[in-house]
Amino acid sequence: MTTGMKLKQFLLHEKRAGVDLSYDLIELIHEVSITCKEINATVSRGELSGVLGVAGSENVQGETQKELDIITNDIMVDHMKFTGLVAGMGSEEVDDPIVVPAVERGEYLLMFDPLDGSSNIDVNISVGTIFSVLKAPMGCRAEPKLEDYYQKGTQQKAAGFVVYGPATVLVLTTGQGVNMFTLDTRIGEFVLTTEGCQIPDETTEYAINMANKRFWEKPMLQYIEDCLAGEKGPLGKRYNMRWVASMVAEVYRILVRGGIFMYPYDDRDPSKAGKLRLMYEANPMSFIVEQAGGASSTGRERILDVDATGLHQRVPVVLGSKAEVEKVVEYHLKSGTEAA
Ligand code: P6P
Repeated sequence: MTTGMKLKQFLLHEKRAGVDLSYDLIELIHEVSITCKEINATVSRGELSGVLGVAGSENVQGETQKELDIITNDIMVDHMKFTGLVAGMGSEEVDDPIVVPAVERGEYLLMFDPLDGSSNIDVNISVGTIFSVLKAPMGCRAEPKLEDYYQKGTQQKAAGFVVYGPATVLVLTTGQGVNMFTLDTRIGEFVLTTEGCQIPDETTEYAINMANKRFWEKPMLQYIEDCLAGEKGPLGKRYNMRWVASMVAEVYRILVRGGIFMYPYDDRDPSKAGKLRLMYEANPMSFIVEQAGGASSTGRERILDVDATGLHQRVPVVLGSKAEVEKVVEYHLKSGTEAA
């Protein structure tokens, strides 16, 4: 009986039970959970924190940064830099890789989005932290080169996210399925509450930002039209729609009750392959979704197989219930259109 175990206790139990987990990786995940508790303490104060609103700056994505984007990024960087576990880091909020002092370098690379969905923070809708762990090719022996970060999603050693919602929940995979740990604020610990999440194969719930409809490629347009056609349409069932504008909240819902989440390519800016970033959004979420029995595609290619060519590289994302993702892929392949 492992439900109720605390995060580190559970990971050590898994290692003793034969799961291939290094002590350093266990420690790294534990340290990330500590930063997320600090982030939770900050974001849960809302207006009391006095740091809601915009910071008056833009990140490398050209997106307006919230005060809390910067504050949460600094919490993660300042803590993880001195754990002796990471050789370097990549953050949505920082243009270049974050350098770790030689004496502090460890064996892993940590990619993260410190506050995903932060456009929701001022209106008190769930936001989250997403993280992905890769092995540093040179370990702690040398400062990682930029290309050391360019690893496919299949190379991830761990991936997770924390959703700061009515409950604060850490969702984690190390390649042995997906487990959920709820923050028990009475004791300040993430406690195992769901072991072995399984995404239902079928769904009637899709999540997409319909306001971008006129910018989509034909296969995505056709799929959504067919969803809207309901029982009398080619898909033969009535669909429901959700859009929270916070990926962590959408993925959490899909892990609990199934569904499909799509942020497809759109031609607003043809130079961008999509809105979501491969290294610290699409890859970690795809690792989690696949480990929970779901699927994750660009619409034409498995996301975890996408070649990484940039720290802030973007990809189209279609993830969730396996049978529904396969349908959307079929629309794309049948359309014969090349990836935009
Ligand atoms: P839009 C948040 O900024 C984010 O990266 C994801 O969490 C979310 O799914 C998406 O962008 C929302 O985008 O264009 O609907 O605001």
